[in-house]
Amino acid sequence: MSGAGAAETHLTELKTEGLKVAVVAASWHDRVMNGLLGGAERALQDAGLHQSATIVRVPGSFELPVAAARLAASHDAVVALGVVIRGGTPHFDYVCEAATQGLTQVSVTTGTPVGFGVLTCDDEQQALDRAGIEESSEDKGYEATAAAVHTAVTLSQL
Ligand code: DLZ
Repeated sequence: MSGAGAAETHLTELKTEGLKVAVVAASWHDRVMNGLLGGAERALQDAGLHQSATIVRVPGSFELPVAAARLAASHDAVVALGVVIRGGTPHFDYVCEAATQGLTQVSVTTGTPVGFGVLTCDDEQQALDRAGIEESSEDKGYEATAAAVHTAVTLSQL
C-alpha cells in the first residue's frame, strides 16, 4: 500500500470544539515514535485540540488495542500509534495482526473512531520515511490523527 491518493483533511475547517481526543502510543523504536507523536501533536494543534488531548504510552504495539478500548469509553476519537519492524521470526506477523484486528474491533464495537497510525515495515528506513520527521516523505502520525478527528466530527453530525 502506498501513500499516493491519501485523503486530505483540512483540520482548521472542521468544527472540533469540545471534542475529546486520546492518543495511545507504543514505545518500541524511539526515533520513529517521536516522529509519529510529533505528527499527531501537529494535527491536534491544527484542529485546536492540543490543550485538551490525552496522550498515553504503552510498551508495544500489541498493547495498543486494550488501551484504545479503555480510552474509547471516555473519548470521541482515539489515535493509535506504533511501529513494528520485521525481524527474522514470525513474531512480526503476530504483533501486526493483533494490533490491526484489535484496533478494528475497538473501533466497530465501541463506535469510537480509531485512527490507525501503526507502521508495519520491513526495515527502519521504511519507517523513518513515513514518520513525519525532516527526512520523511510521509507523515503517518498526522494522517492518522486527522482521520480520527475527521471521522469523529462526521459521526457527531449523523
Ligand atoms: C516483542 C516485540 C517485537 C519483537 N517487536 C516489536 C516491534 O517492532 N514494535 C512494537 O511495537 N512492539 C514489538 N514487540 C513488543 C510487543 O508489541 C509487546 O509489547 C510484547 O510482546 C509484550 O506483550
